[in-house]
Amino acid sequence: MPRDPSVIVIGAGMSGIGLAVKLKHAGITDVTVLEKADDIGGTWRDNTYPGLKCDVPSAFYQFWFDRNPDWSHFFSHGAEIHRYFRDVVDRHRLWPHIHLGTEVTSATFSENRWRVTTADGAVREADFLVSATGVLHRPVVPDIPGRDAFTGAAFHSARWDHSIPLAGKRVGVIGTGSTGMQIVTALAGEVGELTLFQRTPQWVLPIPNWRNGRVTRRLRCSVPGATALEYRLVRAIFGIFVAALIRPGWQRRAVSAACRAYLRTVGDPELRRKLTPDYQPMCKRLVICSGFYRAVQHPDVHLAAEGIERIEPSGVATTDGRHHELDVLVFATGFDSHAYLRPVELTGPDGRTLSQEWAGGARAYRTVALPGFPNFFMLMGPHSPVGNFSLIPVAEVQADYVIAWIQRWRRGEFTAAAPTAEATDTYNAWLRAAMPDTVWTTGCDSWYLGPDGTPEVWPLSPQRHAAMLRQPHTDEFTVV
Ligand code: N01
Repeated sequence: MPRDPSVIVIGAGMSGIGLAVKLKHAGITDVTVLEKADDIGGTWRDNTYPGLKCDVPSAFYQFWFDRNPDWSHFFSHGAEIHRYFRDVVDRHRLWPHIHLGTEVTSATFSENRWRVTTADGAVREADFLVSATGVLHRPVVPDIPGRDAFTGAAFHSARWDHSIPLAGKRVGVIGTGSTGMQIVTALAGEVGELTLFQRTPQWVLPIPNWRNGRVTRRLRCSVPGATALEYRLVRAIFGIFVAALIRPGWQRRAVSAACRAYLRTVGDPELRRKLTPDYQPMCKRLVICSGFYRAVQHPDVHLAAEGIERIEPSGVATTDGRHHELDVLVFATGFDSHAYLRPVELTGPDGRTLSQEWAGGARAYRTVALPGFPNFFMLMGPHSPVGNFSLIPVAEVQADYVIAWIQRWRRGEFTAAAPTAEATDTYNAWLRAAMPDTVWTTGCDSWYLGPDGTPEVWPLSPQRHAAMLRQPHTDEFTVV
């Protein structure tokens, strides 16, 4: 008689939803998803800024087990993606499993069970705990001098204040990552004046975002295997980016040439100079945005590339002595990519905490587990493949791996299992050895880098990652 495992999942974003569906499909029904916010959707709930799109094509940015024939665009808009995840939750009847407004604060493993405490003081128990807290969910508002002195409206891009009308306003955007460029592209010509504060120029690749017409959508519905074929095709094409990221070669040269050609469309040589990065394309996460250079050349858009000196009550002062008068200031300044599930504190059976384990930087066993923390798994944990590739298949691979362990537990093969410290050290040494070929080590600062300056991402292909997690390596685990 198989045992009936209980599983607590932290987070109802993309990866938590995907895992919960897969657990149900595997016949594991005692599943509780704890979500701190009042809705599901993670990134796609939090980000609602103008121009928000996914920079991975929709055909590939969706669950393999629930492909949507109705995507409106090649790169769909944020609200549509959020709706897709809500539809997945509806279709797979997950709502009874999801507890919204329930923030996990800590979890302790003792007597072979996790005891999970939430902010309201409640304690729940489960045989397995899985973190699905996402990669970029803690907004960073940098400590620029005078940050709180600004008297206009100011907010982070992931906390967009839709009550503030922008028409006719002087809007400042700090940050030139994917977010800042999408916002500028959307707002150019729509507001009174727009100033983009750039600390570091970024490489931009223009890929047109076409609308999927009625014929495409009908074909997807009526031709058997059409969505699967499209998914595989886009995945194969995005393999070019993967190859460019992980090793030098024609793919890297091709992406570089395309970015440089796009930069040449900026007519004013002085503006082009200011927009030219001094590092290789893709070293920072490549921005995929087809309208940015047109937007930045709009007569009402100004690029302030001199560096911010301080924020003042009526605007921003730059190091060239200029004062930029503003009504609204947007911080498109990114996220703490090293937080993972923190500040949730985990305590293992020997009293060791997650803070102690990660005091020198976040690391994991094969992206999914931690020595000293039995029956605990992570989706999108440290060193997961995240560069210009869909995160959804990665989360699906990790979910399948977690379920493989839970199935073993069900069959009574173990009660508690955690990777050994030796296996984790060996794996991390192997990862480090694979880093030098990657583009992230070619000399730039980015959110991919850990505190010691080495990339905290997967240095090989996502296929290698999937192969690594195809089945549990039981000899690398301490099993009770
Ligand atoms: O954040 P970022 P993002 N003074 O960290 C600047 C994903 N994403 O929100 O480069 C002045 O990339 C900082 O400057 P610098 C995607 O994975 C996906 O844009 O550090 N500037 C940089 O320009 C992306 O990579 C989609 O010198 C300061 C910017 O702020 C990730 O999210 C859409 C500063 C931060 O860029 C993060 O993108 C959007 C300071 N003190 C985003 N501090 C999709 O399509 C920071 N900056 C799925």
